[in-house]
Amino acid sequence: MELPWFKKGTIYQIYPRSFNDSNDDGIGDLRGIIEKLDYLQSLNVDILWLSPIFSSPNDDNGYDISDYCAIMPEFGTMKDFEELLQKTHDNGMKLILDLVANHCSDEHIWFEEAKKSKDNPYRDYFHWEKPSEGGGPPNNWKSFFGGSAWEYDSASGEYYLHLFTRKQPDLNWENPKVREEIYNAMRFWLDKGVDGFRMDVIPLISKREGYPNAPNVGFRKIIEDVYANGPRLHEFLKEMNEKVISHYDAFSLAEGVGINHENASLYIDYDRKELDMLYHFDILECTIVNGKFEEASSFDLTNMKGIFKRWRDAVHKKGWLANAMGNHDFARMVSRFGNDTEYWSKSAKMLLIMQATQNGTLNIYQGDEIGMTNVALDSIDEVRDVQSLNFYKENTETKRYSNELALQMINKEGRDNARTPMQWNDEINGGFSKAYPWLKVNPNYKEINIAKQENDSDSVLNFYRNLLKIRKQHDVFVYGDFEELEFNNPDLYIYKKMYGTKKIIVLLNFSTTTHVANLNEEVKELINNYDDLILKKGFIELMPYQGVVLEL
Ligand code: TEU
Ligand code: CA
Repeated sequence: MELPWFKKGTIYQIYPRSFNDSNDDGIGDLRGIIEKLDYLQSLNVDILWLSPIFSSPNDDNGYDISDYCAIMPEFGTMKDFEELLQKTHDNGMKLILDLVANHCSDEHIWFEEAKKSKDNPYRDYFHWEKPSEGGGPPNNWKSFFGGSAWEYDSASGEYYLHLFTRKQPDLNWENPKVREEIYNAMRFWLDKGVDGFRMDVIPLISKREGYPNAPNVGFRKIIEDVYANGPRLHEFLKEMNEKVISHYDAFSLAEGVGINHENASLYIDYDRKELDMLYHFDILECTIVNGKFEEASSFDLTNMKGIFKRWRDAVHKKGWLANAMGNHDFARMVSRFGNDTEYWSKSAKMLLIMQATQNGTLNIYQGDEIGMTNVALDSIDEVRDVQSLNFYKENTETKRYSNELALQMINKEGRDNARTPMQWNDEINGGFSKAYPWLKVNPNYKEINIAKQENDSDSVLNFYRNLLKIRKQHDVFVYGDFEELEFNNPDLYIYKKMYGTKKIIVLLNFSTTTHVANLNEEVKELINNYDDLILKKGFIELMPYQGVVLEL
């Protein structure tokens, strides 16, 4: 079977608002991305994914779209976009856009019409329900961002559904007109030449009939069993593939909220012709027990190994995963899974070794290539993310948490951690903008920035470049079968991979102490985040956060 081009590729996610500001208004923009295309190409990434760039009132930074076929004026014009697309292709890269099809903005003309009256032709584009018998919302569903998922509309006496903020009303996919609208928007961009879509919360588009109450279980379980994986979901995905995607040389990447390793193949099994790949939340949420800001546990390597293994086994040869360790919705990967103090550089590199040697399309989030870390926001006034702001309001007003504790929780897990502007150099605002940016720059930009790492052959940045290049030359990194060693060791992650006649062993030390591991074979060094490789008779010594890939 011929392997599609996107499998071996590396996706680089750009969060346009925070990438590069070309006109010094404090907000990243499309021309800012164009200015950095050479940089992007130099990373050896293949596919750029842009978080939403469409018209939006920005209640949720573009994930609330008011016009699917127009560019957000703050980001630029359609001409800028066309130039960006053309130049991305000229540089040998692909470009995918973020399709937010589960909901739109309450400022979209569809919703503005729908609100006008119960018999408006757009009414049925959304989910409207009468109050429950005793008054109040029709059921107990909670929004992802706090509070009820239903908002009362006093003009009509009905509630509308919003699984995210009240400014993000859910679209009614039961209505064939809604589906056609979305398909048309997709065609609009595909006809311009975009290479595919990352599909925001796509598992949520089909709602359960009668909107049954959610049982009294953790939020994750509610997402899986009540919000996601609805009765007509796979019918819709098939239709979308058949009517749109299959007519283009384009691919689809599902955001896997609510997908688990048991139902994943329903989405990505080749024979089902639905989606090309997905990234799941189990790794991204592996330090989160129930929901964000709730009983966060600390990082546990054995748990993470188990997740990788379960998913590998579940989708093996029947579908394809993208693997993401961070994105704009989570705290920074080096702060969560590595060590952002003494072993910052070593652990940032080691995490990439792990990520790049898992099967699947590698998915890198902007800033991780220089090891950007979490930020400490000093007061709630500095917080921009709507999820964090809602959390703060809800929990400090009820006095469940003190202001200090709530801010501490936001600093640990909040989404702004990953959204601080890119740190290009040590000039004002990290070279992102001459104006004070929409979200403050991480004060560590003088230490951690691209210009500094460009000139350092031992930098995280140059390590990424090199590893991404080597990965392209060795199919075993991407497609190999696994044999795991020392599975129960809480500090070491060791696995062999085999593909055809090629064999590698990956050894990663997730701790601040030196460890030894058995190693009897003849080896050749491929990747090492230390200068030295300490091989002794029958074993290898692994320094703190050392990661190596050896050819066997
Ligand atoms: O995220 C979906 C999603 O499930 C997130 O809400 C996630 O659970 C949360 O951020 C983790 O705490 C997507 C987008 O990536 C996110 O930025 C949007 O806010 C959301 O959809 C709504 O469009
Ligand atoms: Ca700008």
